[in-house]
Amino acid sequence: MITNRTFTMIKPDGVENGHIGGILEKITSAGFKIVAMKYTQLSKRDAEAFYAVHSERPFFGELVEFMTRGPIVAAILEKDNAVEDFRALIGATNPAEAAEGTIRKLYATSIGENAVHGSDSDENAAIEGAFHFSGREIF
Ligand code: IDP
Repeated sequence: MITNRTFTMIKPDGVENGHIGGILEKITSAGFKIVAMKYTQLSKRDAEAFYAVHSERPFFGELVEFMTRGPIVAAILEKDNAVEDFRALIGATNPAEAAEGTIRKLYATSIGENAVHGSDSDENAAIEGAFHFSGREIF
């Protein structure tokens, strides 16, 4: 399945550090159209479900704690080749390894607190978007 949408979150560290505006500017300047967006906070149950694939990893507890500690911005983005292009825009998971000019290079502070999420496949983009938005919240 190929789609032209991806799902993103500005994570609690990105919000706390005052980077909502800077990150949205990078996203829209790169040609992504915001088709859904909300300011919200994940419950523990939400975060555990969203990151269920990592439930056996040693950092899972830390990840859930981090992702629930404050508000996030969740959004669905549209662009040709959205998933791959957005992963390139955000950069590597670890900001120390992220390319110059990427969102994580600019705004992330550590491998855990890395400012943004980007779906890693078209299938996950659809699942993650549906996790946060109903059909009538997508424009
Ligand atoms: P991704 O977000 O670049 O796709 P994943 O490997 O899917 O990276 O990991 C999901 C999230 O889990 C990361 O974005 C980061 O917040 C957190 N994470 C990944 N590896 C570590 C780690 O070694 N320590 C702490 N948190 C981690």
